[in-house]
Amino acid sequence: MSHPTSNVAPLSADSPASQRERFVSAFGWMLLARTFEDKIAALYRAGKIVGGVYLGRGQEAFSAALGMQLNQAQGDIFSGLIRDQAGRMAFGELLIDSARTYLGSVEGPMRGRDGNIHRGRPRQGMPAMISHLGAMVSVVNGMLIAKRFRGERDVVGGATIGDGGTSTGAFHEGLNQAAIEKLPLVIAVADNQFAYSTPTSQQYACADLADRAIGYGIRGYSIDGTDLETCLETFSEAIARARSGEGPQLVVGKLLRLAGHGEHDDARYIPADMREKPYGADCVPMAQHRILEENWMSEDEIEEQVRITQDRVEEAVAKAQSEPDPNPFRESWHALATKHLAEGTIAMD
Ligand SMILES: Cc1ncc(C[n+]2csc(CCOP(=O)(O)OP(=O)(O)O)c2C)c(N)n1
Repeated sequence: MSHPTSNVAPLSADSPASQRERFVSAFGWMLLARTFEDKIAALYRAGKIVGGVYLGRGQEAFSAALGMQLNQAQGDIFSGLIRDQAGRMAFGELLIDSARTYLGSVEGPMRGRDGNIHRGRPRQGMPAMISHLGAMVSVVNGMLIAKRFRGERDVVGGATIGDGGTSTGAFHEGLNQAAIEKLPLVIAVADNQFAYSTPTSQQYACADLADRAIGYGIRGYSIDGTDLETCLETFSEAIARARSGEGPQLVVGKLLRLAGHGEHDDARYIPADMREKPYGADCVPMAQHRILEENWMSEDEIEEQVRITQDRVEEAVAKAQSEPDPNPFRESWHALATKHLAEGTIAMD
């Protein structure tokens, strides 16, 4: 049985045993993300989380496959957006950091100042997300260029974005810059068929977003983002190519957002039959089915893993709930200087 703990080194599947290990490990991250987000959604409905809750339901395979194959210890970067709970944790974000941020604990990485997903630990390769779509591409470019100036070799930056985000000027400018500079950047586009309620037919006119790679002079991949094995193989190749100096890699994963834009949105504009269409399936039960089919785990072992995962989530949420909120009379509420954020030396006054 696999139980995700921390991301130590990227797993490549060069033997059947390592293929199993990589797949089962990715499934563990997907399950943890799904379980945690189900809990967060329930707390939101109960009025215990303020602000928004945005889920990565349906995107876990695509997100985890990138996050877990980057190597935090080697200096890699993972820049996740709102649907990357799986990738963030697979890369190295602690479950308790997520729980503390959603629940406004002063112990969290954002000290209770941010309610959901703008959390980060830049020194650990996890820049805090900027909401403006496309903005994170040039942030990761900047981090990679800084590493280049410092002589840090063999690092890769992973950045995620949605189909809607690819329509922004910032995305174009960032990707163009990365291509010219031949930066080791892997851009993962989760083409989940909707941006809020805008379908992809009103988002782009090319046949496939991966076609845009040609225009930037970079390599593009178009894959089934619901199929975990395909995601693992593709990101393994893309990361290896970026690491070996081939420049940016654009990976487009076709999938369906299996939730509203946020939990305030019931997604009634998504036709029910889209789940039956290509890329509309739920990647979590699909991965579980494959594990059982291959005999990589038994039903009992999976049940046990589900139970352990639920316990882990309950424990993290209970801990975050028991911690204090920020104190407006004793703490500074001014914006944090980037320097302090980056160094982790935040003055409390
Ligand atoms: C530059 C910019 N324009 C508009 C928005 C408002 N906005 C937030 S999320 C979103 C939709 C994003 O869609 P997509 O990129 O496909 O990602 P998804 O939510 O489907 O994962 C929009 C328009 C924004 N954050 N930034």
